[in-house]
Amino acid sequence: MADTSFRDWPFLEDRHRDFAARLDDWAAATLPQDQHPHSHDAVDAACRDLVARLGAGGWLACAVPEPGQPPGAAIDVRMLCLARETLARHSGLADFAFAMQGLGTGSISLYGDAAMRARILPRVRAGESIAAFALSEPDAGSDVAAMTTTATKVAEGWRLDGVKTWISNGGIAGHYVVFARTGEAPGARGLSAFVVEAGTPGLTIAERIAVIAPHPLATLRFENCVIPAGNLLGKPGEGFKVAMSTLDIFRPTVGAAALGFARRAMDEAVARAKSRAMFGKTLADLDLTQAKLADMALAIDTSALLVYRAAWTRDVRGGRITREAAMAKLHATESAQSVIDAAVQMFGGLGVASGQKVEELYREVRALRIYEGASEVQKLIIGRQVLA
Ligand code: COS
Repeated sequence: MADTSFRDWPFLEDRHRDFAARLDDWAAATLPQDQHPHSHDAVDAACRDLVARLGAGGWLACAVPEPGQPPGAAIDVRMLCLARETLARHSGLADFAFAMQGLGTGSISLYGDAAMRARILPRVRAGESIAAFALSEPDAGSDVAAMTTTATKVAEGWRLDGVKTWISNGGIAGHYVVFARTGEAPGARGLSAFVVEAGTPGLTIAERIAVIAPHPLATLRFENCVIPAGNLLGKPGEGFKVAMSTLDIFRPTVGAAALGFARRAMDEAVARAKSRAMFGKTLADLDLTQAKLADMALAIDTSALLVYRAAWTRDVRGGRITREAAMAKLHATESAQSVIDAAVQMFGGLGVASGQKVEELYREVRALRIYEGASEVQKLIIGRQVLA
């Protein structure tokens, strides 16, 4: 059983502790075990099923506020982090399904008008519709301000043209939050955010992308894709702010997911160390193993402190948490990779055998150091904040 002593830390309140314990029980009882879909169709079906289960269980409510609540007010980042950490410990795909319902509606919760919130949020919250966030482009990933997808004002609303790639839930989402250049100013100040519903003429799935830890992922093409004027989120030219303030909320949760993977790897490593006979004792009796487990435990606790510090700061103090979010994501994802690598090592040859949990974790954690701002971007953000 994973260490849950962090739940007593002062960053959390009793409702968070109760939530984490209940979700843990639900995940153990409800999530499909040993689910390893590979084909695009099987991955899509597994993801739809997980979103429906999470919705029916009421768990998406903490990621997707009710439309009537004031913009942004209802996103409890500590709850989001606990949800991701808990789900990731059980299933990488369940964590993914949960997280994307939040990331794909975060900008709508924060900047959508009442009509847009009422149209999109309830179905995503219930797990009846899938959400996606379309920011990256073939030549604009870390450098968001370099994006070339355009949105042009036309009589019916806005016309979108361009390509978005690495879009999670691409192909199965009911709507996409899309960022495009509207040209009010050069660079970051000339972008805007829009909601594009699936099935809008001019939006096509150009390509499905297969990755080492299978998730629904695609390249989207917008060609003369016309959307109503009311699908703009915030004001024209505010798109960069919409994207960054959404990522401020979700970046600590990426750290939380990494933490969940690391905790699971720790559990697997401890069980292995205690049971594996070696040199007339167990692996756990060797000093080298104990030193490695100490490094892993330290990495896990420092990650948890940074993740829940960022979440607490946002929930309790409010305002921007750019620095705290970047530190939490950077440290938790980088150190989870080391923790999982150490766990794989303790399993020896078995550690890289298909079907082993640590092998799966090794593949699952890798993308977290890249998506929602690569580690290098987080360092850039922290460095700038220190200098400011
Ligand atoms: N919240 C609100 N506003 C923000 C903000 C935030 N977190 N971060 C920046 N802004 C504002 C700035 O205040 C600035 O406004 P003014 O022009 O009014 O001063 C504006 O946005 C531009 O900011 P900045 O100058 O920092 O822009 P850069 O283009 O230099 O940004 C980084 C650089 C690398 C920090 C940014 O592009 C980034 O985070 N990239 C990674 C993107 C990412 O996560 N991609 C993965 C896709 S999602 S899977």
